[in-house]
Amino acid sequence: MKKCKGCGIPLQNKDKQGLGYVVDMEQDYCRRCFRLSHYGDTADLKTNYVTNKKIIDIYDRYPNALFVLIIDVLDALCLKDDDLLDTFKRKDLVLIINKTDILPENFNDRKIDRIFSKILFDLNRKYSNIKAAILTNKFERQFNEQFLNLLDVLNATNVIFAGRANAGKSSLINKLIQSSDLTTSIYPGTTLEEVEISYKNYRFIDTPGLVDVNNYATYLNIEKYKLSKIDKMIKPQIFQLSEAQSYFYYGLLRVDIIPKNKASISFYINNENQIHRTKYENGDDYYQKHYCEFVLRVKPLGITEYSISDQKIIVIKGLGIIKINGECLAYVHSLANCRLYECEVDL
Ligand SMILES: Nc1nc2c(ncn2[C@@H]2O[C@H](COP(=O)(O)OP(=O)(O)O)[C@@H](O)[C@H]2O)c(=O)[nH]1
Ligand SMILES: [Mg+2]
Repeated sequence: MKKCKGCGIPLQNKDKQGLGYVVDMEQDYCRRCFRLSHYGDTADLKTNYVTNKKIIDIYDRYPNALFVLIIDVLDALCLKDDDLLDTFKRKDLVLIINKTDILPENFNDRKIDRIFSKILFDLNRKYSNIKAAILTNKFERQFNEQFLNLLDVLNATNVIFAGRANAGKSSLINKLIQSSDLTTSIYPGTTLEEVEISYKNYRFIDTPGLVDVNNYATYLNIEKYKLSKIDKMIKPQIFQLSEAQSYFYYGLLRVDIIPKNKASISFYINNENQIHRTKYENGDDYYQKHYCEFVLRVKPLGITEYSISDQKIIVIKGLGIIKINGECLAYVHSLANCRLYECEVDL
C-alpha cells in the first residue's frame, strides 16, 4: 500500500473528500499535505483520525526502537506533574526539550541549564529509563552532529520520534535528514500515521502527536489557535499593582489579584496579544459587558484560588505562563478542561 510521504496516510484516488486523496496514484503527497505545505490551506486539517490509542498502537509496533520524546519547552517546565512520561516507562528514552528559542531574552544558556538541570534531576529519580536529554531549537546548528553521535553511543539504529502534537517532531526529522519531505505546519494533527525514513544506517520513524487533554490547543478552533500559540521569543507583559486588579487575556484567561501590599504579575504569552487590565471592582462588569465580544471565548472558565506568600509560577499549557510575585490572593479563571500546573523552578 502506497503511503503519503508527508503525513503517512494511505493514498487513494477514489474518494475526493477522503483522507489520502491523490488524482494520480503516481503522486507522493496527499492533497491535504500538498495544500497545507503550498498554500497553508487548513480546510482539510481538522480530522478525528488520530487518537492516542492509535498512536500507542504505533509505538507498540516498534518494541526495540529507541524512543526519542520531543517536548515543547513550556510543557517541559511542568513535566514532573504530567503523565506523558508514564506512557514510555518501559522504553529506552531520550528527551528532546525543543523550541528553547521562544524563551524570553534574559533566558541565557546558563539560566536555561539551571532550570532544566533541576527539572531533569527530579525526573531522573522517578524515571530511570531516561538515557539522555538534549535542549535545542530549530535554529541550533550543532544538533544533528550531537544527536547522531548520541545514537551511536546508545547503539541505536531504529529511532522513533514520539510526543505530543506540535512539539516539532516532523521538523526535527527534516532537519536531521536535511530535507523537507515530512509535512510540518503550525497546527496540531499534521502527521496522521507513522512515516519511516531511511537515513544513512538509521531508520527514523515519525509519528502523529499525542493529544493532550490539558492543553488549550485541544479546544481552540484554528483561528483562535493561530492567535494564541507561541512561536517566537516571548516578551513578558509585566504589571505592578498595589490595589486589587483584574487582568484579561480575551476570554481565554482572567486573573484577579488582591495584594496585601505590593505585587506584580507577568504574562508570558503570544506577543501579538495585549493583556487588558481593569480595577478588580470592575472586573465582573467588564467580563459581562465584553462577554460576547470576546472573540476567543470558547467554553466556561473555572476558577482556581491561590494564596501566595512570595511567588507562584503557573503554566497554562498551550497558552503560556503567569508569574505572580508578592503577598497576595490570586484567582485564575481558565478553561475548566485544562489543568493548571505549578512550576517549582524559579524562572
Ligand atoms: N519557535 C520554534 N518553532 C518550532 C521549533 N520546532 C518546530 N517548530 C514549529 O512548530 C510547529 C510544529 O512543528 P511540526 O514539526 O509539524 O510538529 P509535530 O506535530 O510534532 O510534527 C511548526 O510550525 C514548526 O515550525 C523550534 O525549535 N522553535
Ligand atoms: Mg508531525
